[in-house]
Amino acid sequence: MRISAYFMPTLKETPAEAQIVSHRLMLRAGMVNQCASGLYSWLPLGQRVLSKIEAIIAEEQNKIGCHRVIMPTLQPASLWQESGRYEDYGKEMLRVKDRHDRDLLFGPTNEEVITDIVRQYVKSYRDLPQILYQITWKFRDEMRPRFGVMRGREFLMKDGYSFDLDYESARATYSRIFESYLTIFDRLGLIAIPVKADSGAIGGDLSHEFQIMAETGESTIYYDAAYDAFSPEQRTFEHLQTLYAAADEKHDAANCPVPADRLKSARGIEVGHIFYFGKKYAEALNLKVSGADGQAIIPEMGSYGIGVSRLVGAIIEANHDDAGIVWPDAVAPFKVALITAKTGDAACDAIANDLYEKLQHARIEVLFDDRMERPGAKFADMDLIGIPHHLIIGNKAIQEAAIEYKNRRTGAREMIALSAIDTWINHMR
Ligand code: P5A
Repeated sequence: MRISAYFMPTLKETPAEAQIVSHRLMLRAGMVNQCASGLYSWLPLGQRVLSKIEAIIAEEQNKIGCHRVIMPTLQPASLWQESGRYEDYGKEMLRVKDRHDRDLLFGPTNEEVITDIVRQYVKSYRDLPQILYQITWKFRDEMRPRFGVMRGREFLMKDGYSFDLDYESARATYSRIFESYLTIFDRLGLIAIPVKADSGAIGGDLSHEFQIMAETGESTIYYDAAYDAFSPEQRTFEHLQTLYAAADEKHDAANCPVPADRLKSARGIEVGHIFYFGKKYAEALNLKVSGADGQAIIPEMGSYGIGVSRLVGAIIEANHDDAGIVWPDAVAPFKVALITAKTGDAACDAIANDLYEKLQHARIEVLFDDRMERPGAKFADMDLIGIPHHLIIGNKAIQEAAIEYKNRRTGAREMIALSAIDTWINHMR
């Protein structure tokens, strides 16, 4: 992508309304635009990051046998009256009427709709277990939308729903998704701590929140220092279940099983929340399947959420410096920044154009700053938007046939001979 032809409205000033660093940086990098309180438009750079995260989530969920669907954003009130949640949900639910005066709502979550789908098709024990998920926009009329996309009113959620024949199988599904979530957060460059949680309005008795550490987190998490020493292979459900982690409202300092010298605390951002709730929705919506000997079985259910749009803010909270965002490669909107430090100089432009084509040919996502701007302004923009690998074409490109590489995260710089650039590109792939 050439910046001269791109839509990337970066801002020099720090927007006054943004209280936390991720919100400030997302506005300054031109990733999002506030449309109204808690409602954001995702501009091209932000949209790219969002779809990278979506793709990683989908890949990992598909790997463990989940199937992706898309359910409507508007739902009939009647399904929520069946489950009994229509009244319970309160003012967070946006209720609307259609032209026939029928009651609808903008879905804050989809337990009812998915249960309705499954009850229409799944009749036999042979058809279970099943895990269905979607990645769609939800609406919750939050009392205090804040921190940009972290607590929005309309937000992108991955929501999954599982149906099993008995408790053991439901628990196995829960643990499989728990572990898949750890893999997802790991691939996003985040360390997530699973914390036992109340299941609230969703209902049920086994629930975990996934919290990532950041100073701006909304709750304080207390956890066993042993978490920090875990390798990815050790982060299994059975293993982590045995370790202590609790959010402030549940943590009881006097009765904490972890000795004080092993107890750590940090602010956390909730990026995921999973629930096992047994037969609650299946019973309420009369979902039954027939068992091997003809008896009726009420399936055991769970639901599994990830705050996809919130993750964008959370990743920035965990990955930034004074100059701007520092994307992990896996979610960066572009992997390589190509910068001409002498735009307008024919020799310099020729090298840059050639390199741009090579990178594109190698299918490396490259953002080419071909604008007639001061080099300093160009470097500052690439630092701000957080592209991980910078290639700078300046005087040395012409005099010494070498270009400068800068690693955004470490700041390390080195010269790459033009003759070695193909090897470098291959390495980047
Ligand atoms: C689980 C999936 C549920 O709704 N039903 C389907 C269950 N869980 S939850 O905890 O209420 O939400 C799941 C995740 O969504 C994110 N989230 C938000 N993100 C941005 N703005 C909001 N207002 C918001 N509310 C919830 C969180 O990451 C949460 O863990």
